Amino acid sequence: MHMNDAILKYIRAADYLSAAQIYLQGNFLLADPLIPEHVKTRLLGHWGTCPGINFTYAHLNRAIIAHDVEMLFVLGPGHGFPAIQANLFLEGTLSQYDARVPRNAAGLATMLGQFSWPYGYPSHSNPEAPGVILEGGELGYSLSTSYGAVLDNPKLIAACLIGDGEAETGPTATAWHLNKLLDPATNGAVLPILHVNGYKISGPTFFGRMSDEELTALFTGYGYEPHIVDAYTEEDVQTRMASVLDTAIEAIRFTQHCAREGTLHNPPKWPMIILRTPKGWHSIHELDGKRLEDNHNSHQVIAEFAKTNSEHMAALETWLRSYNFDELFDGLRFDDQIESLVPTLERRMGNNGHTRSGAPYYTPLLLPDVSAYVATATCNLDDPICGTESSMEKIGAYLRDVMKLNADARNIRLFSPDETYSNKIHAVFEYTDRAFMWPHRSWDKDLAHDGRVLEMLSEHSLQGMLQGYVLTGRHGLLVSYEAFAQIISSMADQYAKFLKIARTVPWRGTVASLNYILTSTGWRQEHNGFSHQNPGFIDGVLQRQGDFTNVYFPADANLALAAIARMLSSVEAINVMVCEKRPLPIWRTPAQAAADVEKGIAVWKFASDEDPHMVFASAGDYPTQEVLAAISIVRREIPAFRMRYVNISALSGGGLGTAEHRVLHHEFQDYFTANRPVRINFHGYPQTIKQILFDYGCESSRFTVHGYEESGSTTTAFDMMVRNRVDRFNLAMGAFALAEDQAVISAQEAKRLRELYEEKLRLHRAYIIEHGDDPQDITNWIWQSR
Ligand SMILES: Cc1ncc(C[n+]2csc(CCOP(=O)(O)OP(=O)(O)O)c2C)c(N)n1
Ligand SMILES: [Mg+2]
Repeated sequence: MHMNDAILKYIRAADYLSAAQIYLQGNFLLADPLIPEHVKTRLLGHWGTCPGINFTYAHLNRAIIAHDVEMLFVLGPGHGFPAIQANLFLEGTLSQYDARVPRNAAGLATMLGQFSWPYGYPSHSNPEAPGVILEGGELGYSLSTSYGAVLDNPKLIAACLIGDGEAETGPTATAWHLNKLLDPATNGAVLPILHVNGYKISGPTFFGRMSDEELTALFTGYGYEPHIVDAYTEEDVQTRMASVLDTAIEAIRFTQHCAREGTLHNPPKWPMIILRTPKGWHSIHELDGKRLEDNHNSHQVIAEFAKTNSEHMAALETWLRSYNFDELFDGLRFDDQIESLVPTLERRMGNNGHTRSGAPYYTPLLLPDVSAYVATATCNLDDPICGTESSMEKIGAYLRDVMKLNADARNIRLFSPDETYSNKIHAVFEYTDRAFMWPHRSWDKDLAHDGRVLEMLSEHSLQGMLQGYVLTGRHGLLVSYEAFAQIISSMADQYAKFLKIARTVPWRGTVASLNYILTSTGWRQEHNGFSHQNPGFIDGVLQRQGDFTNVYFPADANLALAAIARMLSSVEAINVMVCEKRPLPIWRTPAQAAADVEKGIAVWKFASDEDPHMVFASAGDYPTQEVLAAISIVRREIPAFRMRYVNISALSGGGLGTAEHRVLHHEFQDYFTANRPVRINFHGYPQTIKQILFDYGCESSRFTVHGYEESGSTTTAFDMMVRNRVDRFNLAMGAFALAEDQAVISAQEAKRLRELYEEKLRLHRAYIIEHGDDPQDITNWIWQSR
């Protein structure tokens, strides 16, 4: 059959190119007999998964041409990169993007020789490869990334190849449910292809040993229409795969058509493919008495001693020659039948514009002026502050209007693990709803097929979708309980790696920043207890040296508004905002807030004296409130003791302040003086900010850091702070000691004050044990300047 001939030739060529990348450093077209000098010294790569990837890619190309589909390809097992690279070369995209690799014999030699080579190409999928939006080094994220990419892209299909080992991961297991968030009327489709090659690194996969009936029942239960393509049992697997893909694309289009016409009355049943192929298909069946093909032994390099062992060398040569690559490529062109499977320029998966982002896929958000939302209760700060505001409620209102303003562009979404209400940003539901495609009940709230809020109790799925959405040119925000963001710390790290490299790739267009809000913070998880108290997510983010990570600590609602506006207009960064959802005093006017957040650090004059004896600083809302309360205590107790207060509203990878305006070494003393003692009250673990101070050359004798010391429980809000010594009384006692050191007060007076405040702590403890809550004078504390 003509179609089969072309596909078979295409796969042969792709398989050869995949294998040759792993082994060859010369004799790339096998013009000469293979000798050890032709074989790389270090054989680094993964062969086993490649033939199944090539089979899939070839068939997708055929389907793209037959149905004129706008398709992108997400590969789960990123170690199958030789196959990606082979296909990019075959379809011409590699040459289009990488001047080192023209589509001829010389380019081929570069591509093969430079694979897994120092300063050449990496062994895994990577941002330098066109069409790639997922590294796939850490497995599990292909399906959620694919779902994110097709949101609000109604014409797009993301073909997602998921490893059967990858499919054992938690993130993949949960991502199957994302079909329940995808409205076919307004979004594109994901075509999941579960690559059941039966094995992972060193053993069988569960999916590989499940029967067709079990697999069909499983995926039917998830709401898919599974199609099995079995290379072991099909008489003609090429025809079978082609017809399954035709059916799948027609089914996707029919579902979308019905949804767009308004005639889809049941949850959509999207197709998915279960592809059974032998791992290491068409290679060395057995060597050294070990089964390689169709076994886990083919996962990485087979015939791994080819350079030194003649039997391995002979097996390798026989295998590589079995593809007869010279029949398929004349050094300038591929065989006509292979060329017939290369889609047009704009339809090639490696050249899919969504995967590059930039114009026209990325457009900046239209942002409302924050002044319409700012807390109005700002007053003369020498007076008691009038009123309190919830930062999260303000942000909710702001996000509602951001979504409204960008309604036509459909390019911003909110991702939440079931916490939009709990985190108090539910003002967004005045404009939009939660996406939900499965049955609705009359008593459900805020559900719609086409909601812009994606709620699912899977931080992994949300993070994956957010990445897919942002990398394809759109904007998003993941709002989470602070403690449970840790669940996706590693995903955030992997994304940071991708972003770090992607930022240097010239043909990658602008992408929005990846934005997180961490709320329901540990300081106010006194009711939920120890398990809900964990400020560690920011640590990994702040480890990223360079200029693309920011962590904002807005101390009031006006600062929070300034920070969210900055985050949503920034590009190619990772931004985290940490802020509480309960009402707190307003400290800054809107203009002050905007200036503070731009720089990320500021001396607050209303709480500062000239020529200070000491400096207090804080980062975070509750820590700031406690420092300011401590300052007012100390001012009252020791009027002659002069203090400065520095508010840190942003940290960035490797520094104080925002990434763009990081505090430079010579500026450090503008805030912290040259030699005065400094006490910093920090929102997170003390070590997190200590490592930043270390880089400024801070001596530990001058700086003391208070922060979350892992002392938590179910208790009162103020006791949470007392237990970790970030409360006003402990901070004030620190200042008393410094006043004594600098002879502002006598030792005797210092002792009296210390005992007085230790007694206050004792009384507080007795009070909460008796009454179960903090006393009103603490809960309703208001600032008084003197
Ligand atoms: C989260 C994660 N855990 C472990 C690994 C180590 N690892 C690399 S490949 C692999 C097996 C993958 O099997 P599968 O998904 O079936 O890929 P394929 O068979 O297509 O090579 C494992 C466990 C990893 N990369 N990521
Ligand atoms: Mg596998």
